[in-house]
Amino acid sequence: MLASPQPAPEGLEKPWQALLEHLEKIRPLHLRDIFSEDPDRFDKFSIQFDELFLDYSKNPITEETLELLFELARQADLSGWIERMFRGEKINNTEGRAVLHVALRNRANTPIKVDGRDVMPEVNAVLQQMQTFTESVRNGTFSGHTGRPLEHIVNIGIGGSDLGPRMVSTALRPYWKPGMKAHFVSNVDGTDISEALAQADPETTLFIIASKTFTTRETMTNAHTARRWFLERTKGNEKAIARHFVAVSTNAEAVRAFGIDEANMFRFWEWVGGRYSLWSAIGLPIALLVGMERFEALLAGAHAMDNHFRHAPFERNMAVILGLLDIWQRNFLGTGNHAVLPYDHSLRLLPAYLQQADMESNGKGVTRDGTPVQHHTGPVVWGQPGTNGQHAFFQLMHQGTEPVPADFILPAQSHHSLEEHHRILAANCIAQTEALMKGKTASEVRRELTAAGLPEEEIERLVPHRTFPGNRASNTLLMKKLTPYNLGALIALYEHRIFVQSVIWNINAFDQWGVELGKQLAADIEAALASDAPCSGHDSSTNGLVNKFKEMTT
Ligand code: G6Q
Repeated sequence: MLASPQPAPEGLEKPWQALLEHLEKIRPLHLRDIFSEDPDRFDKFSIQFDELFLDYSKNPITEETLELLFELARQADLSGWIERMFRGEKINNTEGRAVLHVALRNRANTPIKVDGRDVMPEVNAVLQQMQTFTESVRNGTFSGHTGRPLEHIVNIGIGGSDLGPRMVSTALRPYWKPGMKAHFVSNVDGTDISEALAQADPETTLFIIASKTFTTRETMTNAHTARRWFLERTKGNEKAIARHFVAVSTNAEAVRAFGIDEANMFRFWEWVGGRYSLWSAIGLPIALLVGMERFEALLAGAHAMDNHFRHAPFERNMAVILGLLDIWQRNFLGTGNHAVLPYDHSLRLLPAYLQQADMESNGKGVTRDGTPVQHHTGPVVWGQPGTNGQHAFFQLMHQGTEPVPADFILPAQSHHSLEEHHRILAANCIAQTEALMKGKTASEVRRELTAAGLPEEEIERLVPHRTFPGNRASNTLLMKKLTPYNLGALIALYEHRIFVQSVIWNINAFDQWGVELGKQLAADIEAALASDAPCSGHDSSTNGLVNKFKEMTT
C-alpha cells in the first residue's frame, strides 16, 4: 500500500502540495451543504460539447479545486503532451512507436507525419478499401461461394481486436442492415467458437480474422477451427475460402501463410494500439453491419472530440476536466475504483470496453523513465448498465465503506417508442446521482418512520440502518441520442481522459507488458499438459495443479 497522502509525481511537488493543502478545506464539506449554499453550482460545473452534456457538479470540488488542478496540468505540460501525440511523436517510448488513433479519424485530412512520412494517404486508402468491400458485401456483389449473400459476420479476435468492434456494434444495433447477424468470438474456450459455428451457414458466413500481430494464440486457434469447419462443409473447397475469410492485421506474411488472399486483407499500422484500434480496419464488422457512411459518422464524432481536446482551453475542455477530476479522486481523495454506469441497454458493453481502455493504459507502476511511481496510478474500472446495477451493487455504493466515484451516462432520446420505459430509466439515473450526493440523514429517517406509525423504540433501532451518508461523487453525461457520431465522441472523450491522467502520472499509457506476459506464460504449461511425463519444472502448486488436472481429465 502506498502511503497517504501520496507523494507528488517528480517535478509536480509545488502544485501537488497546493492541492494537498486545499484538500483540508474540502474534507469537512458535505456535497449537500455546498449545493444548498450555491444555487449556481450546476451552471458553474457543467459543460456542453456538441450533443454531449457533462454535469460534474456532484464532485467534492470548488472553483479553487479546479484552478489548482489546471495549474497541475500546466506544470505537467499537458498541452505539450497533447501536441506530441497529435503530431505523431513516438510517445510510446518502450515500443518506440507513435500513438495515432487520432489519425484514423482525422476527417480534416491534414498531414500527420511519422518518421517524416504523412500517414494520411495510407489511412484513406484502407478506408476506401473498407468502403468498397462493405458496399459490395451489403449489396450482394461480393457473395458467398454459392452466390448467396453474406449475411452472417463472425469476427474472430481478442482484447483490442474484439472489445471495440463488439461494443460499438452492440451499441449501434438499431442501425444494422435488416437480416444481418453477427458473432464475436474471442475466448479460446471452445464453447465460444462452437456456439458461433452452430449458428453459422458455410454459404452465407463471412469470417473476419482480426489480429494486429496475427500470432495471438487464442485468435489463431479459433481461426483455424473456423477454417477446418468451413472446409469440412465445402468438401475441401480451398478456393471458396477467398469468399468467406478476410483478415485485419499488420502482418501480411502471417495472413498469407494462413491462406487468406492479400486482396482480402485490411491493413493497419504499428502506431495503432490494440485498445485504440476500433477506428481502423478493426472496425470492419461495424462498417459491414451499419454501413460505411455510419462508420464514417463514428469517426467524425471522434474527430470532433479530438479537436475539442486539442484546442479548447483547459477550463472548457471536457476530457481535461474529467481526467483531472479522476486525479483528484485517485490521488487526493484516495478512491481506488471507478464505476461506469450506462443507463442505456445498448451501451451494456461499455464498462467492459473501458475496463480495458483504462486499466491496460494506466495500470502501470513505473514512470516513463522506469522509476517506480510513489503515488497511485489507474483505478479499478468496472460497471454494469442501469438500472440492473441498482438491484445489485448499488447497496455498497450508498452505504458501504468503499467510496465509488461513478459516471452515469444517459441518452435523452431512445431508439424505441416505449416512452414510459425511457422515462423510468432516466428517472432512476438522475435519482441515483441525487441520492448518492445527498444521502439521508437520521432526522429524515426518523420523520419518515414516525409518519409510518412505527413505535419510538423500533424507530431508534432502525435509524442507523436506514441512514445514508451521502457525499458520494458522480459525473453525469447526458447525450442527445446514441447515434454513431455521438458514440464516436463519447469513446474519444474517454480515451483522452485516460491520456490526461497518464500525463500527470508521467507513465506510458500505450504499452501493455502485462498483457504480453500472458501471451508467453501459457506455452510452457501447455507443453506440460500435453506431455505424458509428470510435471516437475515449476513450484509445487503449479506442478501439483498440472498433475491434478491431468489426473482429473480421465
Ligand atoms: C490492446 C492489447 C491487447 C491486444 C490483444 C490482441 O491494446 O495489446 O488487448 O489487442 O492481445 O492482439 P492481436 O490483435 O495482436 O491479436
